[in-house]
Amino acid sequence: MYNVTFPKSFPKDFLWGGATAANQVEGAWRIDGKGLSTAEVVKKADDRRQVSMSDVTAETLKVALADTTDVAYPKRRGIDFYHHYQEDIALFAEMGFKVYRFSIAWSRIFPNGEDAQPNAAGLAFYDRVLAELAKYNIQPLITLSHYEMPIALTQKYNGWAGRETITAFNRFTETVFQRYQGKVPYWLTFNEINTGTWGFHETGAIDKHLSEKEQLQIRYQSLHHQFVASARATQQLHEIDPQAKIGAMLARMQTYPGTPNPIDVRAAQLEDQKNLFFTDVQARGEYPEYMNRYFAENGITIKMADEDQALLAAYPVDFISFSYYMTNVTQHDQSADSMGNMVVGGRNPYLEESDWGWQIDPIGLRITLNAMWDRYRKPLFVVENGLGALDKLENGHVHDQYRIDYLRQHIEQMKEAIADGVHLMGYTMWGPIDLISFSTSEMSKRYGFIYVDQDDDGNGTLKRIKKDSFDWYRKVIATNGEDL
Ligand code: BGP
Repeated sequence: MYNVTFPKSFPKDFLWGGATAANQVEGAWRIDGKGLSTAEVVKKADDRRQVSMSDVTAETLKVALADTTDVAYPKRRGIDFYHHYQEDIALFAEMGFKVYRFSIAWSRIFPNGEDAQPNAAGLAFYDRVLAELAKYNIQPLITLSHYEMPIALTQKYNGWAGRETITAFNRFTETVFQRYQGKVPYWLTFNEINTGTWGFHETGAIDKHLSEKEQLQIRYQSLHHQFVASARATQQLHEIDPQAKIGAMLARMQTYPGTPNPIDVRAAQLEDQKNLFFTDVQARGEYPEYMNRYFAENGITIKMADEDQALLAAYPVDFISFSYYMTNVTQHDQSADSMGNMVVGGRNPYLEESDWGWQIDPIGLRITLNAMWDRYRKPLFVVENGLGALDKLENGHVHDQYRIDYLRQHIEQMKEAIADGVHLMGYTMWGPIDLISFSTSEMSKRYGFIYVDQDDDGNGTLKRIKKDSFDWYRKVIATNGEDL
């Protein structure tokens, strides 16, 4: 008899934890030989909802380089994790973290991107972080490139647009794989590779004279260089540390059709393909046909070296990770038919949204976990998910029931997906401790279980305070997701 059960519970070795990025927490940008990174020259937004991350031009870059304050450029001060890491990791351990996802700042190891020797003080800092995690049996999950690179590389090669950057990056990856060999079971190559390539932090200052098509050409060429660098990093890691696993990281945005009209369903499918294209290459080791067609129809030519395709095919990633914050709705755009595939986004009337207009969709997480497992048959890892909110500190407390509700609903859907048969390795919620927002470069968009006393202008004691959600998450981990 065919007898199967569908357990609705998390596997025993499920990796619960939290995720941060160097440029949003560390600070200490001028200490111990660190070079300036691209993330650190992005100015704070004037308006809370404004996105500051991609608006760097040659002129504003000059001003940023001359400015030595960390008030206008808040990622330079982060939350001073550089000096608080012991206290912060102790708090993560108190919640029972099994894993902590963080990134290594390339500019701490190679301050100018391609220095003759790595910076010893930079390597030593991550030695200390790893030793602290080991003390509590917290496994590290390290992102090699989280939205930043040494500024010198954008000035020399226009960041990833230059093929030279591959060599520089793989020198950095080889250095850290060797140094931390045997201590790091999980690595990720490029954070949100689909959005990363689209900003200054990876492809240099915006040249406003370029047409949209010329800009696209640069973006996709830069992306190709990242694909190659990612495959090489995978090869290096498997040779240096065969036990360790390496994954891709995508900002996953499931797209729903605006109506059941097949023309809209097709528009949504195309939009979804354009999102999954990135993991398609990294997991399957080749450019998918639908994208080759898109390039051909839009006059984009990817320059490849002879060995590139064989390298991509030989070194696909071991697992697939993604961030999950929202879903999209797409409809065929009747008015702009000239490009054939033009689509427009829209709001989903069935969903609520965060203070920043991000549409909250827990069921969408189950949908996408199923879709991605079907597509790749590789282990999945949710490495970011969370709620940015304007928390209020009242008499020493933050009552963030809204955050608990948000996280509970998403965790419930992961549980459903596991019962659907999805192989899910773990969950690192975004920003377990309040940090500087990537998109707005401000402090007031808070995600944490731990409040950090610092305002948008950098005033505050930096004191760490547990929010209500802190105890809730501790209970979730202690019961392996049974008590939500
Ligand atoms: C992801 C980034 C993170 C993080 C998160 C929240 O896109 O990988 O670095 O910042 O989004 O975004 P934000 O900080 O803009 O609220």
